[in-house]
Amino acid sequence: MKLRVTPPVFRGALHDPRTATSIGRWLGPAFAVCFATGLVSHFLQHPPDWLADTLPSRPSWGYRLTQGLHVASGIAAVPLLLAKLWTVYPRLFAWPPLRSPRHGAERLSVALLVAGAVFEVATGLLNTAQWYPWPFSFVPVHYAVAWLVTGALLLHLAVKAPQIRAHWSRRSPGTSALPERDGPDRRSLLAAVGAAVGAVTLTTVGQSFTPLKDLDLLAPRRPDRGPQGLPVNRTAAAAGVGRITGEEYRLVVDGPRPYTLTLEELRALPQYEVELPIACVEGWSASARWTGVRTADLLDRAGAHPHARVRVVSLQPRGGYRMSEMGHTYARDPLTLLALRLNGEELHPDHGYPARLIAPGRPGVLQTKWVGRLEVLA
Ligand SMILES: Nc1nc2c(c(=O)[nH]1)N[C@H]1C(S)=C(S)[C@@H](COP(=O)(O)O)O[C@H]1N2
Ligand SMILES: [Mo]
Repeated sequence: MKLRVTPPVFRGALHDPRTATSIGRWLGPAFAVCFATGLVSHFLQHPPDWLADTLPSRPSWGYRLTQGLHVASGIAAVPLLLAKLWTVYPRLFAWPPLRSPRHGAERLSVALLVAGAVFEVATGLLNTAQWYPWPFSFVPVHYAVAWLVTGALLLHLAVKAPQIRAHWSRRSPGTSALPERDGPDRRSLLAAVGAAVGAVTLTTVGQSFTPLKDLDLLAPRRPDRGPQGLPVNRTAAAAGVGRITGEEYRLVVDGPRPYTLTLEELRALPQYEVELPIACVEGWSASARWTGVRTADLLDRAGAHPHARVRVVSLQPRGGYRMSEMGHTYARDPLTLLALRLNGEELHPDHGYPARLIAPGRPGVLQTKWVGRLEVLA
């Protein structure tokens, strides 16, 4: 018996390069914003040695903006990517599957692009929900695959340049002035995709763009819900931090002239009030009023060099976020505090009682809570 394979036939007129180009015009920029803001986030969190002393601490809302854009463009990419894949999926059934080595290479690069893009959007989305149903570490893998997707995307744009050029403008060269038969259908499809992008954006962007917080129905967090009006990413219990009493607490500042302070002594130092956001890498951010001691004052008292880096160590016994480092641009910024109060009250245990770091322009994960030690690094 002879095996006969009959590939499906697609008659839908919208599975064409013109629709693919129209959606690509939006998907491409969404990915570009996602990649650029992702790089910012990566370099702020893991600065290479040559960058660590020059990263700017201002504008204080900088990371809030870039990470808000990162998550918003990633969420907007979901309907765009689905629409794009719907447009081109008939090509999966192209027959014969391999026409030439060149054709094979092109299909392979598209397969990588699709797999990588779906992977990035899916893992990013699950990360905003703090759900990690995979065995690998999210940050390095999400970062590495971002490079792969960007490379595959540039290659894809180069390979498809002729089609993109032909279909970029309203009037494609081949069809001259004749009205396009599928024009109305295509416009309906694109309007629906646009509406979907608008809907997912409007119902999530309030997690970082506070004026729209009342529309924030789909994002996992509301920026104004939590103890003292601020969300909590990891509670004291989840971090394994036991009850810290004010009497027992000590802050150790380790430098050329090391010293230790009690909470009473910390409160007796000059206090400053700043308005600064917590901007979590997972996409939510919220501004709050913090009161505490300037880290610059604490470091001066320890005889630290003005350009010294500082390690901030938590009383949290273990976990990746129990420690953070900062260069002098942050450590010496007058807005950077070892905060003792939040929105006029003593810090809630989940916000880092009795003392937490708050610095301008830094990812939330570096705003260390339950600080017990500042170490001046050589
Ligand atoms: N010691 C310690 N500090 C920490 C964390 C942590 O897990 N442990 N989480 C960080 C993260 S991811 C964020 S977004 C902020 C959240 O601060 P908040 O809970 O006060 O809003 O705290 C940061 N500081
Ligand atoms: Mo975070």
